[in-house]
Amino acid sequence: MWVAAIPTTSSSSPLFSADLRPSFSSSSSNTSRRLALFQLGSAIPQAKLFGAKPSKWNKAESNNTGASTTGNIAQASTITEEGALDWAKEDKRRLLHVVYRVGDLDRTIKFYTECLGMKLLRQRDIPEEKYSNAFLGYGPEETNFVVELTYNYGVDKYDIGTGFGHFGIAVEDVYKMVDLIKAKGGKVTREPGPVKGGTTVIAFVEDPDGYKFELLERGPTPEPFCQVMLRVGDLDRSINFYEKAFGMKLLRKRDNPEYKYTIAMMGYGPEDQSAVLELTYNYGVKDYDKGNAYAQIAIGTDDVYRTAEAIKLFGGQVTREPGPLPGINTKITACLDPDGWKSVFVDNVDFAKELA
Ligand SMILES: N[C@@H](CCC(=O)N[C@@H](CS)C(=O)NCC(=O)O)C(=O)O
Repeated sequence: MWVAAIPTTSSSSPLFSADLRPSFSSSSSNTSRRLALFQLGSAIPQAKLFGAKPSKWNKAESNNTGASTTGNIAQASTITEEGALDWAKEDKRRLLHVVYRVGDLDRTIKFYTECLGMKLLRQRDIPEEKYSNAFLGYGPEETNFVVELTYNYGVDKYDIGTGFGHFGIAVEDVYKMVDLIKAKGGKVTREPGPVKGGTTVIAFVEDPDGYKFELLERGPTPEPFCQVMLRVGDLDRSINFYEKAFGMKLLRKRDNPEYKYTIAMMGYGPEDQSAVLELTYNYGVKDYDKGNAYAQIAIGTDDVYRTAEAIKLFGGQVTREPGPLPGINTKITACLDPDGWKSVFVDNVDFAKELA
C-alpha cells in the first residue's frame, strides 16, 4: 500500500530534512473502483447486510461493470463483515488533511509559515458559502498530510473545547525550533525537555487561535506534520473502531500509569513515515467537550460507497451518505466515530483532479 517514492520537492523548513516521501502506488486498476457498488443508504437494515453470504460484496464485482457508482440506483451492497474488513485493508488510504476553523486566516498563515516552517500550498474563497480555505504543510498535498484552515466570514473566535488535544510536528532539534518560535514572537506553553514518563524531547506551542502543537524530536522524516491527538472516552472501543471500520493499524499503545493516561497511535503507515491519529484516554474520563473549532480528518479512499458501508457495519454513524459534492463533483462520505469525532473519506481520483 505504501511505497517509498523519490521526492519531487524537499521539505520547506531548514529544520526538517526529507529524503523519502510516502506516496501511493498508482498501479491499482481503475476498473475495480469503477465496479458498481451501489449505495442503499439506510433503506436496508444492518441485519440484512450481515446476513449476506457467501459473496463478500454480492453483486459488486462481477455483475455491474457497466454501471456508474454515482447513479442513484437503489441496490443493496450486501456487504459481509469479512468483505468489509478486506476492503478496509485493500483500499488505498492515507490521511490527506485535517480541517479546523480559525478566526483570521492571514494571522494563522503568518504563524505557520514564519514560526512552524510550513508552506502555503493553496487558498480558495467560496463567497457563495461565505468561507475561505488555506492549505499549508511541509510538502505537496499529493504526498503529504497537511492542514486545511477554514475561515468563516465574520467569525473571529472559536471554542476549542477539551476533547481536541494537539497537532504533532516532528523536528530534528526541539530546542532550536523553540528558540526560533520565541524569536518570532510565538507562544511556547511547555519548554523543551523529555516528555513526562518518557525520554522523547518535546515542547508545546500555541497558535494564534489556541490550537496546541507538540514539537517532537525525531530524525529526518518525510512527514514532519505527524500527529492529530484527540481524547477519547474508551480506548479499546476506539481502537476497535479505527481498526475495523477505517482499516487503520494499531501502531503503538503506551500506558503511562504515573500520569494516568494511555495513548494509542492509529494509522496507515509506520509512525516515522506517515501521519497518525493519536488517541488519548485519561483514566476515568468518558466525555469531552468538542467545542466548535476542530472539524475533521480527511482520508483518501478508492471507493466512498464501499467505505461507507464498511463504516456502518462496524458501528460508525454515517452523517453524509456517499456521493458527489454538488458543484465540485468530488465524491465523499462523512462519519462519526464512537466519541463523535468526525472524519471524511474523499475519493482518491476526484481528489487528484482537484489538485491538478
Ligand atoms: N492528560 C494528558 C494525557 C496525554 C499526555 O500527557 N500526553 C503527553 C505527550 S504524549 C504530554 O502532553 N505530556 C506533557 C509533558 O510531558 O509535559 C492529556 O489529556 O493531554
